[in-house]
Amino acid sequence: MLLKEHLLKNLDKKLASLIFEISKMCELIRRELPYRRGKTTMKNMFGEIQLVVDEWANQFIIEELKKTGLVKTLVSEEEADIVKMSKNGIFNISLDPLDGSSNIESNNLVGTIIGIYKKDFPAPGRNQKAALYMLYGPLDTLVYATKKGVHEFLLTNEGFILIRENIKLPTKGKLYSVGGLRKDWSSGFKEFVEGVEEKGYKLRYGGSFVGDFNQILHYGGIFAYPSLVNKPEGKLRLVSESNPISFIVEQAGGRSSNGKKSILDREYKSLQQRTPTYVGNKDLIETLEKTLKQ
Ligand code: P6P
Repeated sequence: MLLKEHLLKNLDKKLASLIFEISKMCELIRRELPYRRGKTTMKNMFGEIQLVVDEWANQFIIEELKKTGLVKTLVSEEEADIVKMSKNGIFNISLDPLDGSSNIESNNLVGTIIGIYKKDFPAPGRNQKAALYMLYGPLDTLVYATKKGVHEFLLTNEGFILIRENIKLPTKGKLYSVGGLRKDWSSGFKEFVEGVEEKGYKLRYGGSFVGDFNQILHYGGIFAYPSLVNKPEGKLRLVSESNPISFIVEQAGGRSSNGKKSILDREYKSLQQRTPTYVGNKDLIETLEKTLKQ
């Protein structure tokens, strides 16, 4: 089944149209990656040097979304303020244009992460109507989730074709994927990691949230970019990274947590808001929360 057919069968027309328009950007972004590998002199609001490709992808996606007329406002990891889009737009979008872009130099996984809301920002992640990511790897894939389920599509010469429908995390996970320096982990988190290693989980960490999470969605386990002793809120951005992925993992029967509760229920203080991010199998998240509480 082609993506457009799947969207129209399962979603209202406008949401289906928006996600289909987003999917059309995949091939165009993929084609540009080889030519935009350098650094700019600019810094984003997180103080990180913007790569040429971050800036380009951000502008490209914003312009393409404006053409749909469906988007009212947009919050991007690469924009300091909310971007006004189309006055008659009905959706509000969170965007990480190229998550893990520093991976491009080493030819590792990168991807685009999008959250789709009807409610105006600031809105907790629980209000998302849909969330999706496009992964630029050996294959180009798109995963989208609504409250009706999580589905994966593969980009072929005929367009995106459905390869997995109503995805659920495997009951028994296999992988753990953890960021941050071990010396900066809390004692509770260290204890949790030792526990999963004891249970035989394998370490897989590739340096892009979307790429690492995609492995957890396939093989089960946990991804964590934890609270650090020197950065209690961790590194990942609540709005542009953690909320969309948390929506997807919860629709796939897993859980998200900031160490205490679902990330989707985190109050939203600012665009720059970071959050400790734990996503994966329910049993692992529950064990983690208990361990951190001790
Ligand atoms: P580190 C990419 O910059 C990112 O925001 C996430 O995609 C990824 O999980 C994390 O940072 C990687 O951080 O500290 O391992 O380089």
